[in-house]
Amino acid sequence: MNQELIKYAAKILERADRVVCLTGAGVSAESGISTFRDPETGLWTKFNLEELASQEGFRSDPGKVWRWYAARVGDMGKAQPNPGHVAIAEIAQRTEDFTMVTQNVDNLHERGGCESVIHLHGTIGKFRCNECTRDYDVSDDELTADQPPHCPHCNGLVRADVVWFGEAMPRLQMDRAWKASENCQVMLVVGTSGIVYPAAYLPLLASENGATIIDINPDYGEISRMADVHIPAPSGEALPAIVAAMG
Ligand code: BV8
Ligand code: ZN
Repeated sequence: MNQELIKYAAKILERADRVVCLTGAGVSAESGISTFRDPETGLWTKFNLEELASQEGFRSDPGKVWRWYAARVGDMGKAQPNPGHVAIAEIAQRTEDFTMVTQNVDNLHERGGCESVIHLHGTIGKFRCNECTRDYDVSDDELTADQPPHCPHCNGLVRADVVWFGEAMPRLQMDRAWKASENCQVMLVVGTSGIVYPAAYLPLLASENGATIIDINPDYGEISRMADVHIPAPSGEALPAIVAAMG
């Protein structure tokens, strides 16, 4: 791993009072949770995006979508925060004004020590009615069933409380992430391909407002292209090294 880049990133973060951290599936890869687009392991290489994470997909085959999310709830339950999640929480502790924004639907940032986390795409452990949107507590039997349960209020189908493609982003979370991105001095972007909008717009917004962009990703992707610093390393290694290099 390039120690010069690690030291440079540590210096940038040490000097900053206002930092936003934006993460994607890559930050949870070393916890054993599949990313979406990695060539071999990505979820989307095995499944069709539209079929599983959209209203159309759910309406056409609710059981298939239900079972896919149920399997992912299981994976997330077994996963543990990795050193990257813990290092981000450490950086948050040392920063005057730190905002944690994730595209991930797992709870590993919270379990890794981050107090408040903005989930732009929802959280997979929660469920709601697809019609009247009321929350629904899913039992273990229902989670392992072939088909989703029905809402007791309107008989609508129950689904994971995540944001599907073509669905609007959660207003409050998006506003908070947008404002923090406009005002930060540094945006630490970790483990995202930068393909899904509007989340992928946040680094551009931060950069347009004068922020320094640090991208931690083994691959050179959309964010690396516009970042000031790209550290081509797994986040579970790079982030603890950055914390160690910070005074
Ligand atoms: C909306 C929740 C409007 C569900 C997800 C054409 C052009 C531009 C935009 C669009 C377009 N057509 C459609 C759109 C809009 C669409 C979109 O952006 N589509 C993309 C595919 C082009 N966006 C939407 O639909 C959004 N809504 O626009 O609404 C609207 C407005 C008003 C009213 C109604 C509607 C909603 C988007 C949310 C979709 N939901 N997930 C679920 O999880 O099941 S998105 C999904 O992708 C995940 O949530 C994930 O978070 C997100 C982004 O993926 P990444 O996190 O980046 O993961 P990925 O696998 O891609 O990359 C992992 C990276 O990690 C890689 O770079 C890899 O190299 C790296 N990595 C691997 N290992 C490591 C690592 N990095 C560090 N360390 C490691 N060890
Ligand atoms: Zn309902």
